[in-house]
Amino acid sequence: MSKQIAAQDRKLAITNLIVAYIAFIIGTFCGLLQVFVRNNSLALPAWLDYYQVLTAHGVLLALVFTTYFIYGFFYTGMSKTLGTFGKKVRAFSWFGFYIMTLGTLIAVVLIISGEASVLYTFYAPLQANGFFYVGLALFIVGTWVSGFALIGHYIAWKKQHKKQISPLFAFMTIATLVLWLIACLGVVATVLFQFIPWAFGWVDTINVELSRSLFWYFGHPLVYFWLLPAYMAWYLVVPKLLGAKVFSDSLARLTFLLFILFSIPVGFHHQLTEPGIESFWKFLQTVLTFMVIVPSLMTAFSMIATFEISGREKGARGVFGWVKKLPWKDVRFTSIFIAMLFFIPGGAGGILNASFQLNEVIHNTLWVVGHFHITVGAPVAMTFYGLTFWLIPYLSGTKLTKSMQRLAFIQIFTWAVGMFLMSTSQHILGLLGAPRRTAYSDYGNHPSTLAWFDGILTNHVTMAVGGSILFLSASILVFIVFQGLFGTKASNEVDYVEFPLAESDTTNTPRFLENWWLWIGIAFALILIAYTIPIADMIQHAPPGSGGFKTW
Ligand code: HAS
Repeated sequence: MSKQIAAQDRKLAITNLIVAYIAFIIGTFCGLLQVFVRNNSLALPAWLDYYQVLTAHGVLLALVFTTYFIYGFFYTGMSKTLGTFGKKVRAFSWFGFYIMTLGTLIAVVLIISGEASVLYTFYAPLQANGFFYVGLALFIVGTWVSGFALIGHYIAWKKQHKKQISPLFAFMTIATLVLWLIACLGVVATVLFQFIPWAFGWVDTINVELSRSLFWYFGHPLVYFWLLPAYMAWYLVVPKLLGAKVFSDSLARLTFLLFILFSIPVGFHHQLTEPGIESFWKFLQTVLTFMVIVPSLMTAFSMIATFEISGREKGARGVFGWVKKLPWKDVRFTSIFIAMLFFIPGGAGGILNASFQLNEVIHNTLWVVGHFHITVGAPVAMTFYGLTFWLIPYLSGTKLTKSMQRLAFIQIFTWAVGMFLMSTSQHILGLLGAPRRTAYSDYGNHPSTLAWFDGILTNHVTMAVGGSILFLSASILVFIVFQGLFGTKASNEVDYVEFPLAESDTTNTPRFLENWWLWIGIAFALILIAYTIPIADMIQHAPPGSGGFKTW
């Protein structure tokens, strides 16, 4: 048991992971229904609406699964690297968990009762029941309380270790939380001051452009809130599995800081086609979007360098000899490696999306759905699976048996195949003009739409086949999680699963990298430059505003 963190911290982490996987299996089942509806091979019963299912899918997977998983991972790593939580930290973490869960339950009940089919982006003027927004607000507040608990734990460690640079895991956790806290300001502002008064009827109209802009102020950094914990695994877990050290401690820290700076003042790249925002501000935010690509390229460089160095240390020769020396039989690694491969086209697609003219072609088409499935649905999700395979046994003290590992291989390969089929057809369908966020329609058999239901690799059938394989894979994963929770207990030191955490040499790490106020200050300066004038403009020259619409 010596390798494990304190039992109470384990309980906290594992509870978060369990909620994550409950949301995961329901959310993936909703995805399965969607691909069949879009393919016209399934008609939902009258009491269940396509947009209701789509809302549940987005909320449960993109918001609930990711967030609970991330917190479960953070709790484990922070307890491991900074020591057992104090009473206050633990109490606040649980308090945050309860608020998040209350918010989630309220939102889910309203989705199920058909009162909130507004999709996970809840764009106005679609209007849900006011309590749906209250649920969302509580969810965010819960993440803040839990986040502050972790920040408190970090501050306590810093006080006891004056002038020492923090362990890399803790630094990355704090950077991700800083990003999250700043990002949430936008969504909290729109939910509290626009959506709630409007949905409860205290005001008649909503400023649609303002609400969307505040949403995307939050919505883009949200994707890095998902990505950064995956990057933590890439920087810290992968080298350990290779038997190597972190390639460069300073580079890893700088990468995370660049995300704090550049991930927020870029939300307009989701609104390039919208009127009401002057093109100069769209241009400025597009330039900043290209800046936020840099830390991902630094990560790619760092990973390939780690692979090559460790391979050569094991005797690899030739330009690509190191590839053979990678630990392919270790599912914890292979899962993450496939995740990285998916991020090559996923990231390249993001660069295309951010290019103004190309965005005109793909905006609001299935291409975007393809893009986010090969960013969050594969690179992030498959990294989380790679973590799950050891994290659950590590926390629950069970064995990671050979049969579980075999099953894990089947799971990651089926996920990769399903995702490849589904996302490829989504990208191609998007280029052929098929819209996103729509149920099945034959579009009056208009010639330009016939191709969407024709062909081999490019149509809705392929999308449905891919989606079905994904659901099969998700079920296998949940079975593995179940085995990890309730399987055979480890009884000796060899059987205990370890938290694989690579060493990071901080000898040459500049101390200013941990000067949080400096980075937060620069981040706010960039945000003010990118957002003050356009937001002021939206308020000052506000259009009459819109009443609420319930289109479902
Ligand atoms: Fe995105 C829309 C631009 C990254 C998620 N994105 C979305 C939506 C989601 C999403 C959910 O500019 C839809 C939102 C909605 O519902 O409307 N995205 C970008 C850009 C990046 C990017 C520039 N997106 C992500 C990530 C996401 C994500 C990450 C989730 C986790 N995205 C956009 C734009 C839109 C958009 C527009 C709006 C489109 C529209 O019109 O609606 C960049 O961050 C990407 C940079 C990444 C790279 C890749 C680096 C590669 C790495 C792998 C290395 C591989 C290794 C293995 C080491 C440049 C790090 C090598 C091994 C060997 C053997 C070689």
